[in-house]
Amino acid sequence: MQKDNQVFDLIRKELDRQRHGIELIASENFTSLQVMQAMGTVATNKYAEGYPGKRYYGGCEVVDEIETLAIERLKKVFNASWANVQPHSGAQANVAVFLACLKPGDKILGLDLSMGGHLTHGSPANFSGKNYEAHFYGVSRETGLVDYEHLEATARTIKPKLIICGASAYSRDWDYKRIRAVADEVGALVMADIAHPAGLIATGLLNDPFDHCHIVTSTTHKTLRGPRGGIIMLRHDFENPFGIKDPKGNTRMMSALLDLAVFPGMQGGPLEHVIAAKAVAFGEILGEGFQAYGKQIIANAQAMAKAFVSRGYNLISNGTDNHLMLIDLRNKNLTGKKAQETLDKAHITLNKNAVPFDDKSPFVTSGIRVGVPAITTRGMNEAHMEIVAGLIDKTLMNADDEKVIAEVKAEVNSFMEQFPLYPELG
Ligand code: DSN
Repeated sequence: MQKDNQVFDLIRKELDRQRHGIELIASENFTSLQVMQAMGTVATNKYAEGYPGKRYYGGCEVVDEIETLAIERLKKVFNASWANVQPHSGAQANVAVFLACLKPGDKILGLDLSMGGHLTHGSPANFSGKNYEAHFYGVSRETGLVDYEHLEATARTIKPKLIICGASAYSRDWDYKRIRAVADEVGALVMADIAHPAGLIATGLLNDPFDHCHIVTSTTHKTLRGPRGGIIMLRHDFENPFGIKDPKGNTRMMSALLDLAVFPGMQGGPLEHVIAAKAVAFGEILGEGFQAYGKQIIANAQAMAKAFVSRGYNLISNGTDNHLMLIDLRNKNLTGKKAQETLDKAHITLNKNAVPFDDKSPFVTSGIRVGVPAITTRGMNEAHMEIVAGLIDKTLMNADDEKVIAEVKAEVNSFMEQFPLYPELG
């Protein structure tokens, strides 16, 4: 068969882009070579609807072993008693939780998307806001921290069946215990979506949601540094308190309802090649070095935050506990859109992001989100954060000067030569 150079040339071009740029998208990372290799294997050829030992196809004995290994490793990573590794993404994991816990029209309470929340936590544009009655809590205008009093008051008024904690653009840790307390008071379940900080939770560097939240979902490709995908976990199994039963009308434990919600509830065949890569990534997390990686992420994020503050940037909540920071650019007379587009020209990649109480549309925004997991994987330390913040500042302060931007781009490309990416790929 003739090699498809058109596609492989583009993949090569993407590798070059990743190698030469500074990657600051908080939700991105660079997997190990073996995680990528596991994805590009014959496991992609196998149909395996069902679960290990209970499939609808023959020939599943090997993928059963792969999927079981992924599940067992994941349980060890988070000290969980049950896990499902089939969701194709974090959004899919959340869909499954809704299906297993709720009936259409039930009330849910999540962090407002405009305050750092996620689409799947009740946005009207998403299944979660279309099929359920979504209510929101936010962050305090003064501190930028989750407004727990507002969350509690809203929970007591609306009596949701599900409270969702977790965010896409929130730089502080969560008080899971406090959220569980009000949930118990109003009879709600709590779901923690730890897609962003999962790697920092796995290494014990942030609060552990598992003893307080009934169900935990995550992606596998952010701070967990695995392939793109989703997962669902329980530390303690329990019966659905809202009378959701299996399709035969039987009462089942939540673990069984969640399995049924993933398949056949909302997905067909699992992506066994991705599950193989998840198993590899979980093995890496359990191995040596991941704890040090987590610590370096937090050290880098704090160094980066300090470097921005010293240059007069306004950070929401004035800093960070995790891997990211949210910067309000209004005092710099820049929009998030302009900043993102300008930094792109200098090969510095991040995303525009609404800041709490933003007066601009989500397509423009007043802020940017800066994350350090990917550059930490590249080998950067605190000293490099000062350099990166300096390059960003130089670009933004000369946003209309193409000559300066071209100079920064050359600096970025030469700076990144110190941090090789996938040298094995030539
Ligand atoms: N799109 C992801 C992020 O960037 O945070 C969340 O799904």
